[in-house]
Amino acid sequence: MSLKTRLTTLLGIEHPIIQGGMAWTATAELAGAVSNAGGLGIIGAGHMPTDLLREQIRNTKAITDKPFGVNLMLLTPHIDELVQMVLDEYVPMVTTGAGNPGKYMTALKDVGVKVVPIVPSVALAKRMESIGADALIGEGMEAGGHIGDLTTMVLTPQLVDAVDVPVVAAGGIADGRGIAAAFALGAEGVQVGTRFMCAEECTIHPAVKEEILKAKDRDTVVTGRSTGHPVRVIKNKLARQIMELDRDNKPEEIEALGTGKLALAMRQGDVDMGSVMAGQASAMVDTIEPAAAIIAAMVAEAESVMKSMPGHVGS
Ligand code: TUI
Repeated sequence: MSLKTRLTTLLGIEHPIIQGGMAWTATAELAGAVSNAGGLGIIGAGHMPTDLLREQIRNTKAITDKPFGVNLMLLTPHIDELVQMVLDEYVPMVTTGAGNPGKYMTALKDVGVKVVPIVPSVALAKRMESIGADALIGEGMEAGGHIGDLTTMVLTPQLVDAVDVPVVAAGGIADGRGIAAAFALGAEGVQVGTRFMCAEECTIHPAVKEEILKAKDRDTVVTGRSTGHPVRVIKNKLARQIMELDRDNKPEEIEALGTGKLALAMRQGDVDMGSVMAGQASAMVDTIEPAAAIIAAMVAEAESVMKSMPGHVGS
């Protein structure tokens, strides 16, 4: 039994697990630990100043010799500068989120950076493949943070049918059963965010980890639909205020209220008035453990589940 796929070959990794590139959350410590454990660690650039991201890249290289990546959040105002810096430093791969990375594709590919866009729809997936994406991450609305409309269960097989490059399933995957399910849908890898927030190496405030450990099935909500950028968070005082502004259709007030709130939660631990972006899988996370233990447990469970599937052909 092996979980080796075209994705593990493409990225030079042991296990088909990509860590979500979570802003203010996925720092060099987490990315390095995930890569050392045989997954693909990702630094979440978010709105990070260029010099800080450069430092994070260098810190990751000091922690691991293995492949890692950077998630570029395309809504950030200085995205051009961040891309240029990524071209200057050697970064093996990037994932992109919250937009269309078409403008940067040629420059990144020309210097050998593998580009894996996160897509919420089949149309964008096809466009990304046609301009050279090496693989695609289909992110369902179970995920935390900025999301599309479709679920992982329906998005994944449609992407697999629509493109030839490897598809990675994301959104709602926090254990080995999720990996097995994603593989059954034709995915060749998974992206895992929320469970890695509770990795020991994740440097977010302990109060946020506690919120995830406490969360039950219906404790996340989607806020900010009226702004055109819906965001899944763990329900708290801020989320309730934003939901009220959504009902009154006041997107400008939501943008103003939301500014700086992700850092307030993740770095300062304000879990009442901060934006606690996390996925529906929060309810499935119940331990804080090293990233290597998370990966080992997920892989072992996936292999065991896949072996017990009727008609499985072991490899
Ligand atoms: O990017 C994410 N998750 C994020 S980004 C983020 S920071 C933020 N904060 C407030 C508002 C908006 C962003 C927090 N979480 N995940 C990947 C992802 N990308 N999910 C959905 C998309 C996406 C959406 C639309 C990708 C492309 C896209 O294309 C639209 C177009 O231009 O065609």
